[in-house]
Amino acid sequence: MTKPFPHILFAASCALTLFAACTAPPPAPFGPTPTPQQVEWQRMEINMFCHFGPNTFSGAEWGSGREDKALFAPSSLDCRQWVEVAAQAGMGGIILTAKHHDGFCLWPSKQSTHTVPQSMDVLRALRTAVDNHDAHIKMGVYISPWDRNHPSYGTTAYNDVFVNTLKEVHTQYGPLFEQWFDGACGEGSNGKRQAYDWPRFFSTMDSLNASCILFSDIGPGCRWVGNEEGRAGTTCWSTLNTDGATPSDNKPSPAELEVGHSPQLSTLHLPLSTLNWVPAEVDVSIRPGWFWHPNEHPKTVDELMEIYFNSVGRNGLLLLNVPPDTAGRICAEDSTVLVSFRAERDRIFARDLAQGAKATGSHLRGRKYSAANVLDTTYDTYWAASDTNASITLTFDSLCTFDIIQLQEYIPLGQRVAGVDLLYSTDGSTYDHRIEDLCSTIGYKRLVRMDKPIGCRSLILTLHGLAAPVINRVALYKR
Ligand code: FUL
Repeated sequence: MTKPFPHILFAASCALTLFAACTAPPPAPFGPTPTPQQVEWQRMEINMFCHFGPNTFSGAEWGSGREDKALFAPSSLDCRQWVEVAAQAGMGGIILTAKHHDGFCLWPSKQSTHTVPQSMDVLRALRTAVDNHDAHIKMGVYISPWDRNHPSYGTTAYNDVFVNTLKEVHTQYGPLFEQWFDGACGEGSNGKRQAYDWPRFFSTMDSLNASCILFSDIGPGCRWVGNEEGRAGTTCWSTLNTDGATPSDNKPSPAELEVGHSPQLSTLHLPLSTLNWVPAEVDVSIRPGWFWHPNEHPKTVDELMEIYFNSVGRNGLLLLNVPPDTAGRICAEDSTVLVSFRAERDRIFARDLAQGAKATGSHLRGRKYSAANVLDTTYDTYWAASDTNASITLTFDSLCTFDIIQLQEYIPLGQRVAGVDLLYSTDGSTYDHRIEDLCSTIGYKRLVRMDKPIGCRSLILTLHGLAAPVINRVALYKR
């Protein structure tokens, strides 16, 4: 048999290697993964919550349900202005309290007598306003399960009323991107007890609008973050064990909701299949109360920035409540601070100092997954490591000075990273500085603020994964 020439063998092996590098399959997903709607939801990053209703006029936070309907009388309702403020503040959606605990419906519902008149349909006004605005702001609703007005509350008949309410709102005012099921109930020990039919509520939603994100304390679309102060845990998993829990019973504690449940099987002593993808939604009000009250004032830009870093910067979605006033408008004091909040984010994140750096990874799964992908802004390109412990090196042409590191995992393949260390070199040759535990989890987005600016010629991010890390963004900023 004639032997092929060595150079033919060499060329063939190079071609094979190149072929493998170009065609390597994507990494397998790890643990629970988000639906495409959950990914789209998380990428909205900041949404506006609007608490509006009789409480706006009475000064209450929890109305009794016995208020005179005529109390709700906005003098110049302007939902277009709400949408404009949301757009200017860089928000992607607005969630309105269609029905708060007082049971008052902001649309002329057939399921209740405690509603606005036909002529004052706030849901219709908001629907029209979002549809007519070119910023494509999405609309969502909060419909409180706890109802202090409805005569059937506390009986099984109320479950029918609630299902019909969902049907009415989602068929007449959709498409709605998020449905809020608030977990609060202040009935007290002698109060009415409602056995909510959660499976029926959720299956109704699935048939009405399967892509709607369902919020409750435990999801299934997204979860309460466990506090109303505007912070996710410094460790924040989007995965949660909801086995045997309902939004009303046997649910994880607020402290657990802040952190989520790690998909690290050895700590859970559970099969991975008991976990679900239920990312954290961080709801917090711009004012002390959820409803507008004349003697209260909004938070400062600095306070809002702190909330931003502690929510969006910790793998959460920020749902910032901006309550309309008695005119039915967002007051100037609030819109001014929101515009400054947007300007401050734009200022800080205007220039990614990692652009122009050279990125190399400890592994090359294939050319399609090269480390350079962490520097581009295309969401679906990423660097995929092939080992659970992996590192990315960034090398700069000149001294790079930053004080914020942004990291993002490609969450369609799951949340994988459980720890990150940072090494950097000021002279470009020796890695003489080390920050251990730069952060624990990453998830959709992690923003780590440094105590003081770091000047370096190169840096190494060491990632400790539960599965081989998949990173789609590394960026550096200077405040
Ligand atoms: C809580 C409610 O009791 C508050 O009134 C507010 O709606 C907040 C967002 O959720 O559970």
